[in-house]
Amino acid sequence: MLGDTMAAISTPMGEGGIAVVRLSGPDAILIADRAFRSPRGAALSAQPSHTIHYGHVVVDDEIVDEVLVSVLRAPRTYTREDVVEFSCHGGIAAARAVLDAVLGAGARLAERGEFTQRAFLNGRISLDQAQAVLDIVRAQTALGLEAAVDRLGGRFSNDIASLRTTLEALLADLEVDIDFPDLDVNVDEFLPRVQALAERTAQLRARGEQGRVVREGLTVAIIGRPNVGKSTLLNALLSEQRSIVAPTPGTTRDTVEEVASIGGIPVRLIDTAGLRVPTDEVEAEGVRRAEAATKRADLVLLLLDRSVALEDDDRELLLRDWGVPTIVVRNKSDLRDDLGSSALPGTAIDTLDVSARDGQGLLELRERILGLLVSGGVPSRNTVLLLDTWERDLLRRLAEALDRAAAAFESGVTADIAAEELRAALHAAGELQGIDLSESILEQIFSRFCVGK
Ligand SMILES: Nc1nc2c(ncn2[C@@H]2O[C@H](COP(=O)(O)OP(=O)(O)OP(=O)(O)O)[C@@H](O)[C@H]2O)c(=O)[nH]1
Ligand SMILES: [Mg+2]
Repeated sequence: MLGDTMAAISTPMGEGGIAVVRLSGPDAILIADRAFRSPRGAALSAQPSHTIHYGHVVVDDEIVDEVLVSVLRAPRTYTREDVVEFSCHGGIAAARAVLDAVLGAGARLAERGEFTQRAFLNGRISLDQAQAVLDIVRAQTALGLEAAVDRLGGRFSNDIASLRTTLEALLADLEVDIDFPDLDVNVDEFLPRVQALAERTAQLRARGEQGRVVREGLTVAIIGRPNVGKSTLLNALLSEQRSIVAPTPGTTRDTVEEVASIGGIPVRLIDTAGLRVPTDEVEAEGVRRAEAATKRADLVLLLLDRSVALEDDDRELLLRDWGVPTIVVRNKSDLRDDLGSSALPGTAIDTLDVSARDGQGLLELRERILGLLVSGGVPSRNTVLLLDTWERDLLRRLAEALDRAAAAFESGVTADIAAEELRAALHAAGELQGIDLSESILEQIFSRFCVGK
């Protein structure tokens, strides 16, 4: 609710050099004064804006912590309200104690994302930018961060605004045509104009799809018989010795997971226990977990050791349907090829030779993974658009309305019908811009934030 003063710990929970307790609202400075004492007795309310002060947080004359306090007066603040930030000692206990002190002095505990929500409600940032803030906080790869920063710059808002202007002009012309049929507006122009808009929308949707993978990431399971080099491959893709590698078959007993950045996409790689008839209960559980890993993967890498002849057990794995796209990776390409180049059985959509140990073919493997799972090629800063589910949904509605308008023009039905569809498209575009957004969408957006942001 606007008008009251809220507070939260804005730094992550845990040990750190400092922690920040932030207050925002009309009484932020007044409340901070009640919990703060400076060595010379100066009140924060007497201080100019954008200044920092040393002192202590006190409760009932007891010192709670030693702090530096920033006094930031509206409107040049994150929320456009008065903001006070206490930098206290890091650690859960100190930050909690300072938070309790300001809550005791009259502040209310902030909800998730409420600081950013106020920045939006007070008109400092657009909804689009508010979401970009969240994406920046959550970015897992450099590309994810770049895309979020671009969004913060308002790139998507600008795209939508310009699309909406074009759409409005088109609708205006069409309405003139409907109201004044004698004016002889060039009707043939309408169809290509709608098609151009549909094309722009399709591009935004494709970029949104790439953004979805950049944000949500992908899961890849590495499976195969013991000793084929699964753990070596995991380590090579991560550039890190994450999983134990040894010449003895059956080294990996449990699944090992780590997120790698492949072409800017966070890819969760799962190394698994070698698949064979288990020799003990622990290995049996490992094999179960390996098979379960394939169930939650978007892609399976089925590894073979190229330096040994194909055996029945390999054949069985090759013939199994893993339920997701499968790439057969013939590992140990630095050794003699005893697997033979004859076609392998099974339904794998791709086969490729690599040496997990030497790195041969790994670049190619990364490209194939992306090619299979990400439509529209390798994502880049220019092609990625971070959108929320409701935004992708609105874009879809916009695209569908434009398609129906185009179909109306093509079939030559009355212009009224096309105008109706264009109005629906315009409405969707307006919602995308944050005009006429419903409460529930707002809540949905800000509940994704953490408390204190
Ligand atoms: N020459 C060669 N050796 C490799 C290659 N990849 C793995 N190895 C060796 O193969 C052996 C087994 O490697 P791991 O990565 O432990 O194999 P794994 O598939 O994880 O084995 P399990 O965990 O037992 O199922 C080790 O001695 C590795 O050094 C490769 O590309 N070339
Ligand atoms: Mg292993």
